[in-house]
Amino acid sequence: MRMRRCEMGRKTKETFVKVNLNLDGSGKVEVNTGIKFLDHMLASFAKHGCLDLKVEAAGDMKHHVAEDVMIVLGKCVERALGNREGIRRIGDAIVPMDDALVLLALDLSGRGYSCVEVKFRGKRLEDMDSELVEHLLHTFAVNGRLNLHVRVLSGRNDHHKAEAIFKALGLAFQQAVHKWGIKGVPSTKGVV
Ligand SMILES: [Mn+2]
Repeated sequence: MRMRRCEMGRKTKETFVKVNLNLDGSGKVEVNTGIKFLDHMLASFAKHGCLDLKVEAAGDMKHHVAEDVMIVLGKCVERALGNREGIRRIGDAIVPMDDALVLLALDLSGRGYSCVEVKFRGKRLEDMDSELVEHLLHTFAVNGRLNLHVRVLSGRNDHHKAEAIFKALGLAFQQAVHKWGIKGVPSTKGVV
């Protein structure tokens, strides 16, 4: 079987990013982006998605570092999946975290589109702007060519809302990349 892995780097005048992703991993995580809250979110995503994920990133502007990490992570998903043959393709999760309850669905459809509905009370999540959450999920969806829907059904605590989203992303993603009995590419068009 083809190894569903990808290692990819990106260097611009502003940032440096290196991502190593294994879709058939066991939750081995090592994330250092220089943004503690993003590290925490990506670790939650990979751990609950049973992925091996290594991320190194650096740069002066945190917004650009975070953006570029999600660009490279999305592109790694795209490359690791190959022609998307044999996968379940669609995944979903409903994840609670204390007061927060999140519903998330995704389709590895080949079309990058996101619809993320989340409102945070505060402007910051530790060392990251809370408005970045929606933007980062969108960046991941576009670069990974997947359709992503997120609804925060309830919740008061911002940290819990964000963390439940990334846990749900991991769970739904693992479901979607799962190989099962289906022959060929999971589309009536024969291509995704
Ligand atoms: Mn936490």
